Amino acid sequence: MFRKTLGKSGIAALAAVSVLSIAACSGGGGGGGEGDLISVGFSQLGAESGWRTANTESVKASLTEENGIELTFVDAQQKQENQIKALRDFIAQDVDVIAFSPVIETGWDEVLQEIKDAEIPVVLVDRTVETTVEDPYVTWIGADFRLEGEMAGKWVKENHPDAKIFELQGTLGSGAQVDREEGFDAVVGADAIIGKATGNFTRAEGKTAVEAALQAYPDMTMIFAHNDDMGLGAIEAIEAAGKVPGKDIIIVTVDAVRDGLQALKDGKFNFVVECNPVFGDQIVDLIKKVHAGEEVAKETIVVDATFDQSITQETIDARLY
Ligand code: GZL
Repeated sequence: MFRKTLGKSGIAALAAVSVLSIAACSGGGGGGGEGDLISVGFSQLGAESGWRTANTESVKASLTEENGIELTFVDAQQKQENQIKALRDFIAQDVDVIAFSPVIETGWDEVLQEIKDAEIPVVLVDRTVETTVEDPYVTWIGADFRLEGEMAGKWVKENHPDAKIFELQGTLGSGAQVDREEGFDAVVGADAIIGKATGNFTRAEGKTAVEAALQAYPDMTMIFAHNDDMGLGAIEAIEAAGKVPGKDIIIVTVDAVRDGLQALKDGKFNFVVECNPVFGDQIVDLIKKVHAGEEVAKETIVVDATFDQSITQETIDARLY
C-alpha cells in the first residue's frame, strides 16, 4: 500500500534520501539496494517457429539471476488475450521492467496505458506495435522487417524476373508480416504476385496453405515464405503434389534457422534472408540501462545476412541457431 501510494518515482526519491541519510550518519559507504535483482516480466508471444524457440532460449539464457535479473517468463501460445493478461499480471506484481514481443501490431492501447499509469518502463522486443498511447515504450530491439522483404525481393528480381509468385504470409497483422510483405512487394511489383495466404508462421499451417495454393495457382513458379517454418511446410506440400521444391517451385524464405539452411544446402530452398533471434544479451543490457534511468537508443536494429545454395555445411554447423 505504502509503495503504491508513493509510486515508483516517490519511492526512488525516498530511497535516495534514506541512502543519503544512512551515508551521512555512518560517514560514508553505500548500502541500501546493492545486489538487488531487477524484476522483469517477459511476455513471449508463443513457440510457433524455430526462430521463436531460439529467441526464447536466448532470452532465458541471458535474463538470469547471475546477470542481475529476476525473470517472470510467460508464453502466450500466439494469443493476444494471453499476452494482455500476462502484462496485467506483471502490473499487479509491480515488476521493475516489462518486456514483450507483441503477436500483432494493434489492440494494445488499454494495457499500454495501464502500464504507463503504473510507471513501469517497457522494453519492446522483436515485433512492433501501433498504438495511440504516447511514448508507450522506452526502447525497441529487433530486425528491420521491411529490409528483409526488400533483400528477398532483390534476389528474386535479379535471378527470377519472370517468376509467378505465391506469397506465404506470416501471422496477419504482425509487424513481421506487414513489413516483409511491403518490402518484398515494393521490389518485385504487384504483377509478379499471383496469390497470397497466411500460414501464421507455423510449418503445419504453411503446408495447408500451399496445398490449397497449388490447386488454385497451377502456374505458380515461386513461393516467398515469410519464415523458414512455413517454407518447410511448403516443401512437404510440393513433394506431395509430385513436384520438386527448389526446381519446379523456387522457394525464398526469411529467418535462417538451422532447418531452413539445411533445406537450402539440400537444394529445396533457393534463397534465405537471416533474421537473427539471438539477442538476449542485448536485451539485458537495455533493461539494466532503462532501470538505472540511463539514456538508451529508441531502437536497436539486429543486423541480418543472406544465404544462397552455395552455403557450406561448416557454415551451418557453426551457427548459434
Ligand atoms: C521475426 C519474428 C518472426 C520470425 C518467425 O523477428 O517476429 O516471428 O520470422 C516468428 O519465425 O514466428
